[in-house]
Amino acid sequence: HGLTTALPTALDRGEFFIEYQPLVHLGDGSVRGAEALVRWLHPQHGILGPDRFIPLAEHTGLIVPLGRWVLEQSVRQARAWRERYHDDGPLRINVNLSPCQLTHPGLVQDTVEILERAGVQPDALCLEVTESALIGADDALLKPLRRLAEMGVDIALDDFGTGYSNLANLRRLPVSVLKLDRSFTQSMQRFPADPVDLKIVEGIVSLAHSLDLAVTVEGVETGAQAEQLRILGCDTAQGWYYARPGPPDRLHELALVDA
Ligand code: G
Ligand code: G
Ligand code: MN
Ligand code: NA
Repeated sequence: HGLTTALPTALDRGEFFIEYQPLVHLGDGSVRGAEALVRWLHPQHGILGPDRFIPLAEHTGLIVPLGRWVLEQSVRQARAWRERYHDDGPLRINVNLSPCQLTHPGLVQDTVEILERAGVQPDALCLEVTESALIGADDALLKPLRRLAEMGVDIALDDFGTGYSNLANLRRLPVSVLKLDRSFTQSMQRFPADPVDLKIVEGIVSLAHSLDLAVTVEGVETGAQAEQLRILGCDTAQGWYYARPGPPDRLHELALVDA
């Protein structure tokens, strides 16, 4: 309840900040972009993770201005990275969208304006939506995502494989990336990995690729997991093995190492 009263003004007080976690190409280990992860520097409680305040922000409606702020900061950061690495092509930015933002009528317009203000091309942006947010989604919910996808924004299905995935439903969704849930990665830690899990990941990757979707894996903590997932055909990885979420300058250092 202390958080409930402080949250509505935290944005104006400048108490939110963003950490970035690199997304790495499994084939060659190069940094391709980063996921933006919001944090709240609370004056009494210190740094709070999104699990502590995103549900509250969704409940109070603050998620709309907060989400817009995260998007604007992240896109401007992507622009700064791009200027620094123009020779290596743009670093892309992944931003999480809450279901409430999907139903907000300003989503497409806000996104277009934020990209234009920052001078960033739509294809440098990937919006992550959880699989559960799109289960049973009707056309009204999918329309803004379709518009964004037509503009060139990538849409990723986050935490994929945890919900009741109707795989046939995938075709209907304007999605270009599957982010495989961390639980699959954890299963690759054991060696040899559970043969059933290996088959499941193999099947998801094969289905994804046949539908022209890229596969990103989350929660990679060891080199053995990375190697296993690379062999299974996953495209991109994210996790502590590469880097924890951190300040934007850390991405500069990581990208410079392989440059
Ligand atoms: O590292 P971490 O604890 O930061 O992230 C926990 C969860 O919070 C993740 O599932 C992520 O999707 C979510 N999250 C992080 N940043 C944002 C954000 O800006 N908006 C929304 N809606 N969710 C976020
Ligand atoms: O959007 P999403 O839920 O996927 O956000 C990623 C979450 O996973 C964040 O909370 C982030 O801090 C966490 N995370 C990122 N990398 C790792 C990892 O390698 N291991 C574990 N256990 N968690 C991770
Ligand atoms: Mn995510
Ligand atoms: Na996830």
